[in-house]
Amino acid sequence: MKQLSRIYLLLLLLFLSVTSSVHAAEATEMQGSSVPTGTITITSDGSYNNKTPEKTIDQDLTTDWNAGKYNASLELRFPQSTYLNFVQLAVFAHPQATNTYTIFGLKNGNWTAISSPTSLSLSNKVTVMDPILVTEGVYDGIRIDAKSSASWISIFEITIGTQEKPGQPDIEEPTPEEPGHGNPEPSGNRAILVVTMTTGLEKEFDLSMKEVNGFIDWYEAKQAGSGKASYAINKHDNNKGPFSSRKDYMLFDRILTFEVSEYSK
Ligand SMILES: [Ca+2]
Repeated sequence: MKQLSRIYLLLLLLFLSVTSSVHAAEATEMQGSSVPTGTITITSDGSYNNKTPEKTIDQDLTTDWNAGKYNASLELRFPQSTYLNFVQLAVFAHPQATNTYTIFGLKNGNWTAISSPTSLSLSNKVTVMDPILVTEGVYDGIRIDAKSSASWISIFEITIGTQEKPGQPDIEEPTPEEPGHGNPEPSGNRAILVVTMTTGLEKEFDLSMKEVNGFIDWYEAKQAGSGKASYAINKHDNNKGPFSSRKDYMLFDRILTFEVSEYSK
């Protein structure tokens, strides 16, 4: 048993050192995150010399994949389905050329375009493009279709936007509870609310029925087409540390399903 925990500890330390070195090496001029560890790069368009596809995700802005042709595609297959809302590319062209990039997403084995074609003029210098916004969602992989007017396709780095934005401007605050001010609910009626996110993550909250009903009202209104994009759930028991309150912001379009289990105290 002791040995087993030692192995776990070693694995944990290894994991921590790998993740911290990944972050330290992150291409600093680029936004977003590196693609998940274990991502595979695939192209059927070949590579010029040693400028191979994996150089697009080695977090080194001095190494690139060069297809040796004017039209080329590069696939990234993630080790697990990954949420993303933008893709950022560091690209290059010599001689001067106008290049166009379109991002495709892989979902249930099907590729569909998730960005509009993005064009820019490039001239002999590695250029970090503005993030290319994509249809936000969870994808098994992405594909970049690139074409150039006059130069071989060259991509130095690829990062992805993986942070969900909690839609700050239109957050719906739940009605605060008023303990001791009357008691509209049957006393002690509470429920465990389990919300399953589209990522598969389950979030569990121990709430009063009033709070659960507030959440359900918001969800149903939103489903019917009105209301705010997100809903704040009070985390109550997790009010540890210097916080006067902690809330979990649920995004409507990230909720797959939820379950309410009532109980009496
Ligand atoms: Ca690189």
